[in-house]
Amino acid sequence: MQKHITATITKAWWSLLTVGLVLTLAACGGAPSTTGTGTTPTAAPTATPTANPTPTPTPTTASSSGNSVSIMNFSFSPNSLTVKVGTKVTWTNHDSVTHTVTADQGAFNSPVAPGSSFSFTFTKAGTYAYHCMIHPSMTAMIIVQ
Ligand SMILES: [Cu+2]
Repeated sequence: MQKHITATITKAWWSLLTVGLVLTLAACGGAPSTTGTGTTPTAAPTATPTANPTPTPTPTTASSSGNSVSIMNFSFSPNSLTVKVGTKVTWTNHDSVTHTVTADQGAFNSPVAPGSSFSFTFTKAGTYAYHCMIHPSMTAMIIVQ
C-alpha cells in the first residue's frame, strides 16, 4: 500500500515535469507535443523580435527651422533654412562690410549694410538658392514648404 502511494506521487511528479518540459519547448518555438495530458499547452508568446526598430531621426545637416539668417564672417548661417509658406525670413548682417541677399532666380535682392537687416516673406513653396553679389562664394538656400 505504501509503495503504491509513493509510485503514484512519483508518477504525478513525472507528469508535472513532462508538462513543464513541453511548455518550455513550446516557449522556445518547438512544436507543442501533447503527451496525453488532455490539456493543450498554450505557448507563451515569447517571440523575440528579430530586428530592433530604432527610430533615429536623420538630422538634416546645417539646416534650421527658425526664421532668421545671420550674415557673419562672410557666410550665411544657417546655410540651409527650412520654413513654412508665409514665413517672413530676416537676414541680419553682423559683418563690418555690406553684403547682399540675392536670390539666384530673382525672387528677392537687397543690399544689407553692416548692422542692419533685410526681411522677405515667402509666399510660395520651393527651394530658393541665394548668394551675395559682392562675395560670390557666399551662397545659401531657403527651403519653403
Ligand atoms: Cu557679401
